[in-house]
Amino acid sequence: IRLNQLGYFPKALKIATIVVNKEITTFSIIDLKTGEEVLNGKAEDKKEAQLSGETIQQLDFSALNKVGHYQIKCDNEIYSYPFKIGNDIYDKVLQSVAKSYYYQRVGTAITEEYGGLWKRKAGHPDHQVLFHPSTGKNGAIASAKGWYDAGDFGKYVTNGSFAAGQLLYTLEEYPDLYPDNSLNIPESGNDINDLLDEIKYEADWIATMQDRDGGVFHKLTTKSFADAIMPHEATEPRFIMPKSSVATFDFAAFMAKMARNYQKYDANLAKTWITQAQNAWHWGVQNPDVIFKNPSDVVTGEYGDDDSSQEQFWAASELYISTGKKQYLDFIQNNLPDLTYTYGDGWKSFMRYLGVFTLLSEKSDIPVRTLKELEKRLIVSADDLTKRIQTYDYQQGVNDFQWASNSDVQNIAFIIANAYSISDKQEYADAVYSSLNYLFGHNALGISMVTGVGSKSPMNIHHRASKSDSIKAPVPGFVCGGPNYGRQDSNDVEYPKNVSPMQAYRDVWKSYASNEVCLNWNSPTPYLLQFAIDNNRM
Ligand code: G3I
Ligand code: 9MR
Repeated sequence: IRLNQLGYFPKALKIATIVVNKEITTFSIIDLKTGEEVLNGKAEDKKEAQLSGETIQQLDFSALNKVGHYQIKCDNEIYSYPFKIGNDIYDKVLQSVAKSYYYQRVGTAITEEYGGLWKRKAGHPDHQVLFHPSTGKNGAIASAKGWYDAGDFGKYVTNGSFAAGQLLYTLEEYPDLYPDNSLNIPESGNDINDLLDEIKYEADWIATMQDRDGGVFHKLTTKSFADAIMPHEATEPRFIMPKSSVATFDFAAFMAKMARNYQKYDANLAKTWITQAQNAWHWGVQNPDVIFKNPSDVVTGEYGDDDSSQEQFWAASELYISTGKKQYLDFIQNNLPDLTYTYGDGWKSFMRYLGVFTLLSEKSDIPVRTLKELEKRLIVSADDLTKRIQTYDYQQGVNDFQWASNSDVQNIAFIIANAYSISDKQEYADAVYSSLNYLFGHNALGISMVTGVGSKSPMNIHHRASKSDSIKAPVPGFVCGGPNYGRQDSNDVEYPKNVSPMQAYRDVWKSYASNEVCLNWNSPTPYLLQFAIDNNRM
């Protein structure tokens, strides 16, 4: 029986799913404190679930709305994981998904005081990083700090800016989330929001990646991926790789957003950042088609993207809100983006939504006609996605499981949650909740997709520190990539024959295509959790 292993809010829709050979008719719910049956329900008719490749029946127990601990029982013998009904179901995970960024810090030791069990030595000081010959430059620059992108040790401007930008948007919408002292990080106690402090650790690195002419270097990595070793053991030389248009516009967007949010803590720094952002914009406009390709001696993540228009829209939006300059508004009005969601959006093109959400939320000095048009497009997209969620097997937004389908599931919910602030339809809210139910166990794998959270969750993520630190439990708070029907790792990983799309996942270290973790797979999560909490607490 699959269900949200973290539980349900008292008033929310509650659906569990049972995989059956023989159809069942009824189910009951046991109160674990008293041992009594508190609800008897009728199972829905069985259906062939295409994406999970199973015969399933759904169990609706929404009528149960009393706080407590329960278990579902079917046929007198099949039991679910124990689960909770309560208002605090997401409190712990809300902390741990944000804390995961601390564990990804480059160039600093993770101490026991802040990192507990997962303390480790500092790796990759990056004080002197050589230019790769393909940049046409000699020498080295200092490019310290930042977060490791994922299970690897690379630092990529595209994905780093995007993930940090999505977190920053979350703080703009929910400024009371993660106040000072909430995350137990080294900066706790400095009177600044803890997540903002964490994001600044990434911003300090990203700011170093700009060339004198305004263009931004695409990434900082070794030539190939390291083995499964700890950060401090990975000492192969790292290089600054060539510039790209997408990195430059992502940089412009993020630094402009960061400048605005950091202004009240350090006005001088904010001024430097906003100048950097504008210089980046200027370079990007002159050089919109500089595409990054790995040089022939480099095989680390490419984050290849030959279309910089989405990044440019995001940059224009943030620059306009931060500076009020007309040139950015002109660009916005002449380039309103299509908001139809395509699977695999994310680091490549989801940033256009961040631009739109920021404009819709800040509103200042944007012509009403433009705002209305953006709202209209957002609603069309959200309606379509909500319908999909209502249709697909486990009420998740995805039917095409690509690399990091968990990122798609969440970004779809992110769109719908934003549409809810324009039109507060209950079906939007329900679609967000059911996406979270999927993430925490209501799926064809029967696992919670977040490390350290739920009754059963990934133990062998493709994360070099988790693999090599000799601690059994993985570093907590990471969303894994999830089912990926592309199975690009099938040379290293055995998948069952005829595996279904939603089951194309293996909890083994080697499965970099389904079981890695990554900055941008955790960045939608805080927003979604807070949305669910806000709209459910009584
Ligand atoms: O766009 C096609 C789609 O048309 C097709 O139907 C589908 C079939 O599987 O593939 C789609 O493209 C995939 C693309 O992701 C978008 O989902 C590619 O096959 C797949 O190889 C590609 O994977 C990327 C992966 O790097 C390999 O390059 C991921 O998006 C990207 O998130 C991931 O990023 C890595 C960094 O390079 C290095 N650091 C870790 C990070 C996470 O794994
Ligand atoms: O380990 C790498 C992982 O961190 C990257 O995200 C992934 C993206 O391409 O690649 C992994 O490295 C694999 C490589 O691409 C292909 N050969 C096997 C490598 C993992 O053992």
